[in-house]
Amino acid sequence: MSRLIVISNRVSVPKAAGAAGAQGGLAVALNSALREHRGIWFGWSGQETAEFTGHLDMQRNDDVTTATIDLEPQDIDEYYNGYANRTLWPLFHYRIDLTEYDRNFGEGYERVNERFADSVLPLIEPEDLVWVHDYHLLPLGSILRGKGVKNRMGLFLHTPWPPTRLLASLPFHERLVASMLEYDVIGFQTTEWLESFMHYVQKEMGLKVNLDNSIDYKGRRVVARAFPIGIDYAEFTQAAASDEAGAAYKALKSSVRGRKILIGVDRLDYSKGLGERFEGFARFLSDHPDQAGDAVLLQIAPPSRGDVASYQQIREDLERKTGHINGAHADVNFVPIRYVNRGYPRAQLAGYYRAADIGLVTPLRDGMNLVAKEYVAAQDPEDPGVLILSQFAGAALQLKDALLVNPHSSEHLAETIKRALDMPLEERKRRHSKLLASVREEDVIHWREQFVRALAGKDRNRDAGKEG
Ligand code: ADQ
Repeated sequence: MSRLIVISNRVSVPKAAGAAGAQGGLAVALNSALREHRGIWFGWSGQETAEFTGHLDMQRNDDVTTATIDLEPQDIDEYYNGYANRTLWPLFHYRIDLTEYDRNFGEGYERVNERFADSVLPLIEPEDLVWVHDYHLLPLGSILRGKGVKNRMGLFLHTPWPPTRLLASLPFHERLVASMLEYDVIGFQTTEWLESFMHYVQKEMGLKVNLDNSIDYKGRRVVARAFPIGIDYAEFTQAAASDEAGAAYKALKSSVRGRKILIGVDRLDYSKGLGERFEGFARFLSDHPDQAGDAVLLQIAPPSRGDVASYQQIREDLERKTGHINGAHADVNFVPIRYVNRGYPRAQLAGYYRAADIGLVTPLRDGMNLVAKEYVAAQDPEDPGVLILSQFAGAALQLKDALLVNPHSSEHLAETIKRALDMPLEERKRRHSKLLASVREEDVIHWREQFVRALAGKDRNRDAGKEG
């Protein structure tokens, strides 16, 4: 079995045995793949250094080796806060109004990708498989090729891929996409993003796409496919059955005193549609005064990317909106929106999901969205809650038995909340069992096995472009 080198912006160091439940599903899946393949996970430590030295901090823990580098403050500003989070993230989430084009960001992005390549290069042995993650590192494969790396290399993009006409607003867009064609495998979350990518290479670069979704480019063959990511189903259901989850479930249930619970769990990000969600809920409260006192929205939203102005802005907007809605609809013994800016251990989160009658997952645009899948996995199959899911989340292509909504329409959101609250048990069970089958079968282990298989070149032409 070939060794695996995983490269991502940040590295999630494995927790000591027994504490694996404290990690996110992606970290768990990658760590288990790395253990099987005796692999190395390389990336930024999250730490600053006054001057970049390329020093590798190598740690071995539970059969997984991690190798990290520190970056200079200018790197963090231009590459991470700049090009990654002020240029590519908003552009890839269709927010051209928030996208900033700054030559320094582009230069910082290329410089840091170059630094990643120089630092990881000595770790790569001839038979290794190299798996690069996400929008922070799109050109890394091409830089490594330039330094003589002949290994099989793959890229998985966790975000959407934007429509061609949006991407064309990015200076040097063609150079960026051409650099991606140096990978052997390019993976997207869904066929929607895959098709946008194929449209770009055909229309903007004049390339021909073969029937099996491969592209011939400069004498090489690149395979592009959808690999929908899933959750670590086994780990998550175990967390949901724990005493900690049970205690969280009881505490939340008793605090609402018989009212229905709607739950939202998202990083505080403008792509997650939180403001629109609050407005949809407020609309439900106004349209159904008879039911208004019977439903509570618990929104858990830990702050993220706080150094970026658009994130400070969305935080302020939500605080204002929450205050406004609660002011208009609260009573002496009841507040309709509980807005919480912090993270919770996974078992506790699972208990909250299970206690909630409705899971509100309404991003304006999302590569996949794992919260939707976690909500489904945490439900009691005999009395499950209802998933309300944005039609613009990648997950909507798999979770077709959710109530799909247009998150931009507060009327549609309000009507859908009403429909979910009134849904009979039989319909809830029928929808949930179909959702659960998809979440269980297409889990994160399945996802990474499919990707690693394609990366190893074992099924180069199989299932091309198929949804999951
Ligand atoms: P994210 O944008 O971060 O991921 P998502 O897929 O929903 O979005 O994953 C968030 C994860 O963080 C979930 O596992 C969730 O449980 C956890 N989380 C969120 N809030 C939390 C809280 N308050 N406490 C504890 N945990 C919390 C990006 C892409 C997605 C894609 C994933 C994986 O934007 O589209 O699904 O990568 O590829």
